[in-house]
Amino acid sequence: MEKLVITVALDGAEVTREQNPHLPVTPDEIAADAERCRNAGAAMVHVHGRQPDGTPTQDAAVYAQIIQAVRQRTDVIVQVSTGGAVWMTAQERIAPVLLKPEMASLTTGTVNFGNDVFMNSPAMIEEFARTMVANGVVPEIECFDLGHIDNALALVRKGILSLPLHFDFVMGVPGGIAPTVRNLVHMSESIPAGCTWSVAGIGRAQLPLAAAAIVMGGHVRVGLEDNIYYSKGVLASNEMLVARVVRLARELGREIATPDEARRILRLADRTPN
Ligand code: KMH
Ligand code: ZN
Repeated sequence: MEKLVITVALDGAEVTREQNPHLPVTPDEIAADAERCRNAGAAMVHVHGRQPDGTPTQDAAVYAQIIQAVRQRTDVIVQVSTGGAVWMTAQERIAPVLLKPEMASLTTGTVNFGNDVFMNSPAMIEEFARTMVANGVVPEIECFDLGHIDNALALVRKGILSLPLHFDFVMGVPGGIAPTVRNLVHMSESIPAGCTWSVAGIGRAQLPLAAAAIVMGGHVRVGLEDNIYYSKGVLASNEMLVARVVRLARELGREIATPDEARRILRLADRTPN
């Protein structure tokens, strides 16, 4: 089995400092947390922009500060969000990709998102994918439901994206696929051979799905974007969540990938034209 690539989704768009005081908000806080998580075993960070007051933003200037601050401190893969928040326009959401980060998230389908709708129309998905390719940015295909895999493969058939792809199965959002091991097996068996995958379990599904991915040969995403608790009633920090997955993987005999090893495992160089 390949070494385990751990991604940490540091801040998301929905979580607030009131809910969890460990949430990083400013570029410096995000970078400092990225460094702590790297030292704990994370190879990649998935980041969302935030205004100083914590409001989510896709402002490229904010993302530029985040990328620069992370780069100054550590060597993790930086993956920007193009999901943003449910109320943002497509034009806002795609803005950070123009900075040419190493990776960006690409959700390949619309999904109910609690009481909201996370809109990803066919035209938006296609435009986001084309913009990523044009800027040499490797997409992480975010699948909140099974059909999102098929939508990504349709982009391959159209010649917009090429295999192998890296998928992230986001499981347990109210409105998306349920976070069961049976569903994870089905998702992971529904992608083409040679593709890589990770799982992001939401809330209390984060830990059991991470454990399943470790033994199945997948990769793992943890972090406060998806889950603010370490255990019932105990708030987590990003570092605590990464450190726990590292301990779990070592107990199960799976080694942890460094950022450069993750770049090789995810074949980032092969997928980047420029
Ligand atoms: N905030 C969610 C509506 C992504 O980053 O690509 C979408 C999201 C996905 O977080
Ligand atoms: Zn996100």
